Amino acid sequence: MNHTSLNSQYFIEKENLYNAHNYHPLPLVLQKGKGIMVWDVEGKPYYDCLSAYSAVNQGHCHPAIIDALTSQAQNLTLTSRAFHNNLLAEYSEFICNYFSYEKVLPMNTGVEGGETAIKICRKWAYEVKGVESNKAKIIFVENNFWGRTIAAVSSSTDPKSSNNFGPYTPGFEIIPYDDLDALATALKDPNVAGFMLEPIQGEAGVVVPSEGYLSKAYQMCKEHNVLFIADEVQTGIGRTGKLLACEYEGVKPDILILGKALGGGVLPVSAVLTSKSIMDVIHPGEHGSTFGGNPLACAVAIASLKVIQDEKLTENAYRMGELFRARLSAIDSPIVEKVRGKGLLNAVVIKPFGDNKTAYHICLDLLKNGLLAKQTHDHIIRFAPPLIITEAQVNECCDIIEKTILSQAI
Ligand code: IF1
Repeated sequence: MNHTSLNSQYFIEKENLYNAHNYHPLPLVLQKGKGIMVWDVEGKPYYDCLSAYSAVNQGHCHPAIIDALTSQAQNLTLTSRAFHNNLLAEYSEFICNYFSYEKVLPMNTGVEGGETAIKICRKWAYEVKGVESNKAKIIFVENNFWGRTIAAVSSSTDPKSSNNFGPYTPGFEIIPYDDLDALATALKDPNVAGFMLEPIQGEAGVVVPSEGYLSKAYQMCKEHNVLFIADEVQTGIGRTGKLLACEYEGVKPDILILGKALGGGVLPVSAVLTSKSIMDVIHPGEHGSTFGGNPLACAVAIASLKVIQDEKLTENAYRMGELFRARLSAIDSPIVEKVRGKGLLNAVVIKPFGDNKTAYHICLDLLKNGLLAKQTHDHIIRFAPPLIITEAQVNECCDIIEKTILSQAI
């Protein structure tokens, strides 16, 4: 069947028929992506200001990443870890040097990275810190999001993520984000093994903590022999204008979780990085996955990280982010409550307007005007274009955003 002649409705109806209804996508069907642009099945172009939730930092179908994918795919794609392969050693050295860590445990999705970090932290608590067996506690923060597994939703404060998926994983404590007093109280428990958080909360609506929060929280963890675990799945790899968002406060996490853009927008690749002394609590047969560290993912991840470095995308994200926020902040509209973010991870907080209009309605109008963005919760629109975006493209995107917001019937 010649799919190019079929329209969006055809694909949407068939997807609804056969696919789980676990999403409510915007009403468009994409068939092509290149750089910061994507095209729907009717051939209409859109600026992609979501980047698959920061998994496409390098832009859609980046030639160097596609080359790495296609050339490795002709040689060897998957061996399992029952055998060595000639890419894993090179990749492990490359990523450890790239982020200045001694050890890496390669996984696939971001949530597997979170699960891996929690397992390492708990085992470290029992075998190094000396916490009583099965008593280890990990502190999370309200409005976190690190995936959809039972452990991830067990640490969630969002009923939509956790309702009716119990019983929940024990040993998790949840405190308010950006609240050092709450952390100090939680750290009094000698069974606390780790503190896991996003340096900027993505799904919560690009919530940037107060200046000094991360560095003070890290210091408090050090004082209590608690591991500081940074979930940089969304904020990492240049997204916030630094290679890692923790760098804004000079924090080097004890355990670092990466995902999304590590796979260059072509494969699920995640990684947990830490010191030798912490990683060595994991022994053969205690953790892993069929695809973790596969040669195809190694080749793609090396290429993905090289693109960030070679094309100076972190620096570009910093500069273009400044311009993006300046333009968004200059929109003279009573429905814009706040603009916030760092680098090219930004959000506009929208005041309720019209007859129960929400951020979703603005996203529908943005779509009509040729720009893709996604609301988070009812009143926040996240804007996260690929880090390759140029100044001219930032202005083109902001022209569309400004026109769309100003056209809202208030
Ligand atoms: C969906 C949200 C974003 C993440 C952080 C770990 C993971 C994610 C900080 C897990 C994943 C994705 C999941 C995806 C949509 C998207 C998302 F809206 F769900 F919350 F980005 F904010 N840590 N976030 O943001 O990584 O296992 O998905 O590879 O589930 O709809 P994953």
